[in-house]
Amino acid sequence: MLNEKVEKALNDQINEELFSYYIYLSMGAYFNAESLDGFASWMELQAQEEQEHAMRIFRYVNDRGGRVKLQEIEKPKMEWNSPLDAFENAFDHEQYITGKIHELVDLAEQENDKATLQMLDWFIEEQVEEEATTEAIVDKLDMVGTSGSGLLALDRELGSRQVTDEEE
Ligand code: OFO
Repeated sequence: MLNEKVEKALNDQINEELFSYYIYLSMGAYFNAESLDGFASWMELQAQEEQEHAMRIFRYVNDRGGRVKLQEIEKPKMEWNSPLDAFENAFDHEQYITGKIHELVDLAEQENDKATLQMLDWFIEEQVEEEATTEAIVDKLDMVGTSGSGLLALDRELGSRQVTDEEE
């Protein structure tokens, strides 16, 4: 059985992951409007990953006899100044989410909740990957600068992202 504090924090994290789904979907719509279809498709896959993150916690709360309480999802931003601006936002967001996961770990430690700690291990690792991936794209966009051909090459590269096991 989950204790109340941990249950509340996990419900809050479900909301954070669903907001992540929303913000990446919104970035996908932005890229689509900019005719950058590869960037748009990358963001749609990222959004799907976030939905799966929310569902991992959702299922875990249920498995532990807790109660999932869905909350209002904040309206995401709709416009960015450039692809670089959007990916800087994504990288900042992932660092924020990493902080949230680490806060959850601290709470689970305080409450001596070993099962939650073990469940969160997956998220700790996942956040390392999420930060590395978004940061690498920020770096590439920095290199591309104002080059249209560079941006189109990156659009092709990002468009080749495949659905991974985790996203299926
Ligand atoms: Fe759920 O990892 Fe990104 O936000």
